Amino acid sequence: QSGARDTGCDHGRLRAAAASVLLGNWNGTGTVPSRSLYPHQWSWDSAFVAIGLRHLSPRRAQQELEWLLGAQWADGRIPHIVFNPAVPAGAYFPGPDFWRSSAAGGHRGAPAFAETSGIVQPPVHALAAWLVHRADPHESVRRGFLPRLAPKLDAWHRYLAGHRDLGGHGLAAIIHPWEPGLDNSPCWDAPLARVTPAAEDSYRRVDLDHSVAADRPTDLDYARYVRLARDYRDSGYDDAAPHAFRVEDPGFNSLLIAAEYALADILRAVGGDPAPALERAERLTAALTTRLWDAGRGIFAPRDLGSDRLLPVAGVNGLLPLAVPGLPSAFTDALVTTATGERFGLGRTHMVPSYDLTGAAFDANRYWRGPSWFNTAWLVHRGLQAAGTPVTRRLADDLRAGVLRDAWRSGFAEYVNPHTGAGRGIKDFSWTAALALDLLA
Ligand code: 9WN
Repeated sequence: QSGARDTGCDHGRLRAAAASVLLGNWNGTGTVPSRSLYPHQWSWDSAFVAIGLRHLSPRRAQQELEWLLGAQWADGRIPHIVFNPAVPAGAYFPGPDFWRSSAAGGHRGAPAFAETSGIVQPPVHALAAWLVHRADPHESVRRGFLPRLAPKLDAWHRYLAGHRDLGGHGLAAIIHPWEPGLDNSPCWDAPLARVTPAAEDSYRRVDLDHSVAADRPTDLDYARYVRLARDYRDSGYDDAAPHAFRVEDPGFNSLLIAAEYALADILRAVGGDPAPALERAERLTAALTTRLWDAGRGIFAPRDLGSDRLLPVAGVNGLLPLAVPGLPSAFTDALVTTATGERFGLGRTHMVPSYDLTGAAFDANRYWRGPSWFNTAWLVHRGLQAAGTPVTRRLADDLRAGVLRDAWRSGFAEYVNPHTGAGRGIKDFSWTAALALDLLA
């Protein structure tokens, strides 16, 4: 019954159940987020999965990242989905026939041997690669894991620093609400409202075959997602083309900063020069704190590049700078106050709500509009631990216990209601199992 007192579950059983979810979702080359709803390989999912898998099989964790990075485009982007050709077309929308990545010789150097999407997701990969390496340095060195990954990770970060600096102030911009991974967060409502929706009879929402409509984005949001993706595809995935949606997100950029520090560790380990990655990390941190800090709310906020204004919202993405190494303590202290205050109720709610509990748009069950997710809780936990004060350590310990409890009780749900802890979305979700395993280690 180890651990039963603080988490209400047997840690041995939890570990075995989490391992079984990951084994069940492994398809031979990588891990699907879910057999039913997401039957391909997703970018940031695979990074979180590798962080958990390293405790079961460091080699498999390496392969997870290698397969994903194998589908990198020549311009450096890591696509948000790598499609499995063995899965029937139509099992997920938008599928390979929508993105058409390899068409006409491959847009911007998209690979010819794999079909992928053309947008990206948060760059957690270097952090995952470094943690995977450290789990078994001997196996990593034997397989040449870091020397093979380092140039790919470097190209990925350069793509984001170069092609994606759409505001010209040193931050990476997202051009689609799927890119920050927080699809229908109220954070995107205002910029998304300017997007003309695609005709609803021009596609079919396969996601609703596997989930409850009230837990998922609305049809109107979906029509706008489709429109944005279609326009980007039709531009040949040209980042310099006009974008109806352009936002600097604090979550995405914080994870990029954490990844730059991890890349510096990786470069040092392979005898390379860490200086460029460290310089980028410092420049990004300066831009994050000057451009995205909302002093009135005590949280980082997304900047809409359409209006060049901070959006008046408080989402969990605004707390993710907690995971930025070396963030000045004035910001960390203010973020801890906000996290434990009425907007997020840390310590009094289940994990960390994805959106402001007091916000007019808050919805306890609908996807990223309120429910608590396991990956953002893991990131907040990591930041609280790194902050290293008695208060943040206690908050981190409580959050860890909450993540393990909610993972167990919900059957490794995709997300949970922050008030009740009831599982929402699908069960046996890969990153939920992987990150529970990591917190158990
Ligand atoms: C679109 C796979 C992905 C996650 C995202 C999550 C959800 C996809 C969808 O599922 O997005 O990419 O179809 O809703 O929002 O964070 O990576 O698990």
